[in-house]
Amino acid sequence: MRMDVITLFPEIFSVIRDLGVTGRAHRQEIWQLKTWNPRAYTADVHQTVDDRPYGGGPGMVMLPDPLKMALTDIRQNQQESGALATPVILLSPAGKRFDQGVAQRLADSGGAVFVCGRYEGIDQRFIDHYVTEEISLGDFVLSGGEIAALAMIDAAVRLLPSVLNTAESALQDSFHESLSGLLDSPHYTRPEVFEGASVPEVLLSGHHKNIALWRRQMSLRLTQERRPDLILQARRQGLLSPADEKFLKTLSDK
Ligand code: 9WO
Repeated sequence: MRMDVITLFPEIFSVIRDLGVTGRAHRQEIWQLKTWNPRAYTADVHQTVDDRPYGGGPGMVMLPDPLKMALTDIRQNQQESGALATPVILLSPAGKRFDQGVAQRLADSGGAVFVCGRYEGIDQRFIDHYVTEEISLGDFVLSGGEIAALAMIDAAVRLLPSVLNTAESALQDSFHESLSGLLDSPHYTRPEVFEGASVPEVLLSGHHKNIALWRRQMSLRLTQERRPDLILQARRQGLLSPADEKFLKTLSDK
């Protein structure tokens, strides 16, 4: 998978390129990262990438031309390396909400071009002419699109085959929608007693069937308490067994 990022702050992306599971996968050439700085596509001595907004108002707006030239270079580079032209994603609170399904779609694709805005935003004509998808991480405002792009790339890369150590850990993750769409059960490790609190007995029993049942029930309980919307969704998708339904009924009867 190839990720191209248009950003005024390429250093930010060293975090996912160099560290942790995404860093290891990058060293194994499971995925590739290329950053493109709009400043490199300016002609004036100040390397200007922004200007004042028409109509007035606070702040500055990113010029469309340096962004367009960066994208043109990306397309040329993709052609030269025999890669397909990937979708152009803008990170913005006005976008479609990011979720595990979007991460999976990204992981299943050849990658994407991420456009990271700064200042007050990007000239709308660049967005209208070149951006194919706008994606949001949620209803909050950042000082740039970079941190949202980091999150999206991290979520997609860890889904690539052979990135995680165990095939299982991906399947058992907190938000693996296609498995059950439920929240993860709690985890415990040593010591057996921490600040007077013991590890739940069943986890020390070695009885794997009971452990699996306990985890499923913890998962159902936590999801019912914190995200009842996910219970309804799992039910609609036929992901809840009769035993699950029976357990959920014991919760609502209390
Ligand atoms: C900001 C904005 C606010 C309300 C409605 C639409 C909006 N679009 C943008 C925008 O594109 N801003 C640029 C990127 C420039 C300023 C910093 N940017 C940004 C992206 N701030 N916050 C995000 C973001 C991206 C994804 N998920 C959450 C927030």
